Order: sequence, then structure tokens, then C-alpha cells
Amino acid sequence: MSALAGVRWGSATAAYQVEGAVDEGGRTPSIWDTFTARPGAIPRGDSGEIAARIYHHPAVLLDAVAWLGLDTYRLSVAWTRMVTGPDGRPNPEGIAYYRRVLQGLRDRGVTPVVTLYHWDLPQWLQDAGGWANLATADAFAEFAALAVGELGDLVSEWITVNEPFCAAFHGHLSGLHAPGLHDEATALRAALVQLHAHGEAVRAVRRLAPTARVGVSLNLSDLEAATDNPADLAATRVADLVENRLFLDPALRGRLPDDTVGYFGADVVEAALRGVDVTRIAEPLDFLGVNYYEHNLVRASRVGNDLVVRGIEKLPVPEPRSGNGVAVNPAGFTRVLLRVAALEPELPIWVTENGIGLWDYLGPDARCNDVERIAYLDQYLAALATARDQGARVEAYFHWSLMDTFEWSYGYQLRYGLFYVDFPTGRLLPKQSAHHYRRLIAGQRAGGPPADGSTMDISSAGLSAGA
Ligand code: IFM
Repeated sequence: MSALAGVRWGSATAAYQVEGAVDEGGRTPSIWDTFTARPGAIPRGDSGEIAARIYHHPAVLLDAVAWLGLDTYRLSVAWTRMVTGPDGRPNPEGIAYYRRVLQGLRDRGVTPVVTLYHWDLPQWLQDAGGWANLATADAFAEFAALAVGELGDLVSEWITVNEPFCAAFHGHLSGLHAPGLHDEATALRAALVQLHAHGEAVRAVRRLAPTARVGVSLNLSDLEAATDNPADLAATRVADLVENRLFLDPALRGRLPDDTVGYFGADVVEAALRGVDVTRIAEPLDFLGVNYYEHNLVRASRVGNDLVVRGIEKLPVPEPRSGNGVAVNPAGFTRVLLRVAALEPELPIWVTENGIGLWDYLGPDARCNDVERIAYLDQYLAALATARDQGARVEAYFHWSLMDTFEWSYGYQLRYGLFYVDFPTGRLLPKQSAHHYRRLIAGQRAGGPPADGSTMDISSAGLSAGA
């Protein structure tokens, strides 16, 4: 796969999904603490309260990263750990924790990439209106400045916001995510205020760290019309508006898509734009983070079956599918990368997330033989190579995720990790896919297949976090 030469190999997690220790070290509650406490919000009442215990055992994460041989690692910092509360003062304990993790990565020769917002909004900000309140964007810019001031000697690559589509539309319309609301106008407002916050944060980072690299992570979906019927084509365009262009156009072009008013209505758009200057969202970026999971076949439907986009139906796709029914469609990955490349040929693309959710388990031999994830990795990296061959400037690939995590509305059952987490004990075990990714990285680095085909057992790398 010479088309993969020079790619930086990474993996990722996010604070609330792995840290646990939600009421320790001066951390204040986030909207996810509140939401997960709501009866019925998450299956089995799962929450990030304990998660993979990384706050208490950061060495487990660091050892896993080193064992894989990653070039780079993407983590998020929890706003609720970094500041003490509404006064925005730095929280020394939270900052010390992240400094330990970041230093640990550096000591292992791994470049950290830090996401500033991965969905865990402080509850005190939600109480004041959350992402519907423009003041949240100001607070975010201050937080970004604080993060650069406190961590900037260890971090030179920043992501402002992760998947604003999900935080806006699943948080405020489908209600699947925190804060669990059901209102389209608020969802649009939350999308635009997050984008505004992104622009402010880019400026804050640049002011304090002019040589740092900054980007945003957008989850982009590949949408295909079920037929050439004009109604299905129009439905697909509507889905593309809400899921893709509503974020791409402001971030890259500083404008809203032409069909925004047609879909949401003039009054709703006007209210959502209050105080937001869309032209200032399109700050020049050093890379665009692309999170790719979704390929969907779309048709028009008066009733509809999508939790977010009105008037469309997403058809069940034939197998193969992930554990939660997401189509395995590597060609869609190539299309999305080439689409971004066509929009901004010179802008580097970092695949800041890509992976598959499965109902993984340990077999009788105490191994997790996740053959589907291995096949997925091979197919998606081949798709990435195709996109590079055709001119997409993909510079980095972060497999989601390093380890099994608290997977939001699915709780702990759906697993994305390269490492299996035994949640009752916090013990980590490399799945077969971890061995595969490790060999692949070593092979790429050596410019050919790995010399030893090593399947080293992680236990000899000291990787079992006690409870
Ligand atoms: O686990 C999430 C992550 O937090 C954001 N992107 C999608 C992943 C898988 O659902």
C-alpha cells in the first residue's frame, strides 16, 4: 500500500468516554452526568461514572498507545476538569492530570492532538442556555485560551469541536444525546453557536500559539439516493444539507448553504443566527478533521424514519453492517475524502475518526477475535489509499477507538476499541485487530511488511490495570 506512505498513524478516545472519576479532582458535572442520570436515557443506566478508569490509571492508556507504535494520539480535555466552575479559573488538579498524560505521550515519542470540545459541556453552562446561548461560545473561546496557556508547551495540534452535527441534532432534536432536547429550532441554533465558537476558538489558539496547528472534526456522511427519481434526489440533498453542508459551508466558505432557509424556515434561521457572523466562522484551518462512519441510501418519504432529517427515509442496507446496523461501505469513505479534496484541494485532511462498533466479547480462549474489525480496517485503509491516489491530501488516520469506551446512547455494550476493556476490573486486552493495526503500522514504517509478524501478548507489556 505505497499510497499510504507518510500517513501519521493514530487512534483516539474522548474524556467522558474513558476517564471515569466524574466527581474527583475538582471536576464539576457535565451535561452527560445529568443526562445519564435520567431514568431510561441510556440502556441499563450506563454512564461514564467509572468508564475505563483512565483518570486513575493513565499509564494503561499510555502503554497501549506505545505498544501499538502510534505516531499520534487524539484525546479530549474535559472542560469540567480544566476549570473550577463559572468563574473560569484553572483547576490545578485537572490540569495536572492532563499534563501527566500529555507528558507521558511525549515521553513515548507520540504526538498528542487535543480536542477542546467532545460533548461534555459543563452543566453550569447548560443551566444558562447551553449551546443555544451565544455566551457559551465566548466561554468556549476563554476555555480554549486557558487550555493553550496551561498545556500549550506540550500540545501543538488542536481540534476545536468534535462532530457539531451530533452535539446539535442528537443533543437538541432526536434527544439521543445530552442535553436530551427535542426541538429543531434549538438544534439549528446549537449548530450555529458551536460553529461560531469554533471560529472564536481558532482565533484564540492562533493568538496564543501562532505556530500551532488547528482544525475542526466534522462527521461527514456519504448519502446516496435510492433511485434517480427527482423526489429521492431532492430528499438526499436535504439530508446532505443537514448532515454535511450545514457544517462544511460555514467552516470552509463562511456562508450558509442556499437551501438552509428553504428547509428550516426564514424565522427559525433568523433566530438561530442572532449574534452569529457566519463569515467569521471560516477561519483558515491547518487541516480538516473528517470523522467517517455513515453511508446511507435515502429516499423521499412523507412519514420519514430519520430521527433528525424530516421527509426522508433511510433504507436498510444489505450486509455487511456494524453491530448497530451502520453500513460497511469503504467506497463511501473514498467519496467523502474526495469530496473534501475537491472543495479544498490544498487543505490537509486528517481522518480524526473511523471505526466500527461491534458486540465484541472474549472467547473461551480469553481472546477477542474481532475478524470484522480487521476486515474493516483493511478495506477502509485501502479506500483511503484510493482517495490519496486520486489526490486527497490525507495526512493522518486515527482509528476510533483505542479502547472500548462509554459509547453514549449505547452505553457499554457496543464496542469500538482496538483494546478490549473488561469494565468490571478495568483490565485491557488487545483484540486481534490491535495486533493487526500494530503490524500494519510497523510495516508502513519499515516501508514493507513487518519483519517479525509479532503477536506479542500485551500482558508482557505490563498492561493490566487493576481495579
Ligand atoms: O464514540 C463516538 C465518538 O465519541 C464520536 N464519534 C463517533 C464515535 C462512535 O459512535
